[in-house]
Amino acid sequence: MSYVDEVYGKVVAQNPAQPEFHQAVKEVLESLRPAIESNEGKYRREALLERLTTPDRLIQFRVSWVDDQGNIQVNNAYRVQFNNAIGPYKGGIRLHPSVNQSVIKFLGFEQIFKNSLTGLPIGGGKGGSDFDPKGKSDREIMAFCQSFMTELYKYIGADVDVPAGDIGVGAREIGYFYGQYKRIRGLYEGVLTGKGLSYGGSLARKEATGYGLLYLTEELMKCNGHQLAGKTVAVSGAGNVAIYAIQKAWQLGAKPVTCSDSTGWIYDPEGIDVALLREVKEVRRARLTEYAAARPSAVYTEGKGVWSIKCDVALPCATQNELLLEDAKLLVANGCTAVCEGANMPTTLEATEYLQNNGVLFCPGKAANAGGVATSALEMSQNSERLSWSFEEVDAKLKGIMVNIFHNVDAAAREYGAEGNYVVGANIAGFLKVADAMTAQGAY
Ligand code: NDP
Ligand code: 2IT
Repeated sequence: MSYVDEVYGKVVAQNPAQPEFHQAVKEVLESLRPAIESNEGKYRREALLERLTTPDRLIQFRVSWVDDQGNIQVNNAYRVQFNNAIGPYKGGIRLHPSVNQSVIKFLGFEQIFKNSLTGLPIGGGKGGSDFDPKGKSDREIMAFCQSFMTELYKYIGADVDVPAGDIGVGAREIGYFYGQYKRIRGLYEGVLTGKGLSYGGSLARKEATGYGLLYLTEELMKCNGHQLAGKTVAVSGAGNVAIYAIQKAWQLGAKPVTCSDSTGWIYDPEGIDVALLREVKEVRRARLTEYAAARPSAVYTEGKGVWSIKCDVALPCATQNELLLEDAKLLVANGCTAVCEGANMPTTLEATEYLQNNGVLFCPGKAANAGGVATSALEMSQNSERLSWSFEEVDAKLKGIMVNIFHNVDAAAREYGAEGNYVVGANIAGFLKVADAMTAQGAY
């Protein structure tokens, strides 16, 4: 049996009932075949794939916190420190009821390759909890965050593991995490990214994932003989990534016409009003029905449906497995040119294959959404030198990083005989640097 098949079998056997983790490993290992097969003996001797697919450690802990009625609530929380061959563990914290070991491990595994692709010295990690921030008061959010950090602080540090935001974690939560870390450790260090601008955050970090997604999409289209300007864009999600993807799409001359949240979706043929969307989501923390109520051109529909709208470019920016085979068929039938993932693993394996087989340019999240973590690494650099860079400086670096990622991914795909397959390109390009560092550092 080939080394790839053998290791995939072991991963499934050793991590039962973790479908998201299996899915992420399968996608990566399948694409690594050409890179592994040319060096199979060496990688086997080094147990490289076993080491790559087994986290350095997975910390699981209880978070108890007091709600506004005076009752104690209990949640499960996790931090996976997957691989630090090329730098300190780095990756966000997700607060959502769907969080479990499988979700955290798939995200941590993906993060290894994404962080490698940025070209910056950051390893792969991820954390989170099944805590649901929806409907909680500010005080309850603070109580949860303080309790979470009272355990997590033992395992993180500016040169050890640097968490950041993800679903359900934005500036407010990072502030509470940071305050509690500082209180316990007495250290003023860059232990988290996505911090507020008054205490060490980087300009353009908030915008970075969405902006980076559009910089990469523009380059991908240009290099394939298309242009982004003038195109209709369908976006899912209405959170941090989606909002700034929509904003940058407008700035680059495209027209974003959809967004969604977990209850419904908006089709706005006039184009999404970013100022209104920000007011509804960032300020009021409300549902998209409030967007529709304030915008005569917008149609709100309950449930899922963004991918049924005719578009040239589709940007899934909500969550994993939100773009299914039936959605891919609709996109193809409607003449979609490119799908770039703002979220992590939003497209199922079958949907990805269908898009690729039908000539749609497809860029996976580990390349397309790497602008967020790349700018987090720039925040770490600014914290280390105790300086802050201007918005323009960070944004220019971000754009350079995204363009560079696209070209590295494209080149790796060509080199391994899979021209235009950016899934293969991203996985191989991300893998080679990590594998080289692991080999150089010996058995561990
Ligand atoms: P936010 O919490 O800001 O927004 C998430 C959005 O997606 C919300 O509109 C939310 O709706 C919707 N959503 C979340 N879960 C579901 C679900 N199960 N079903 C339907 N809709 C859902 O998160 P982000 O924008 O930060 O993250 C979005 C995606 O991008 C995630 O996959 C994340 O891992 C990825 N990502 C984030 C980065 C970052 O810097 N923040 C960097 C790289 C990737 P509702 O509010 O109703 O739940
Ligand atoms: O998935 C991701 O890359 C993130 N949530 C951002 C991680 C980070 O450390 O900025």
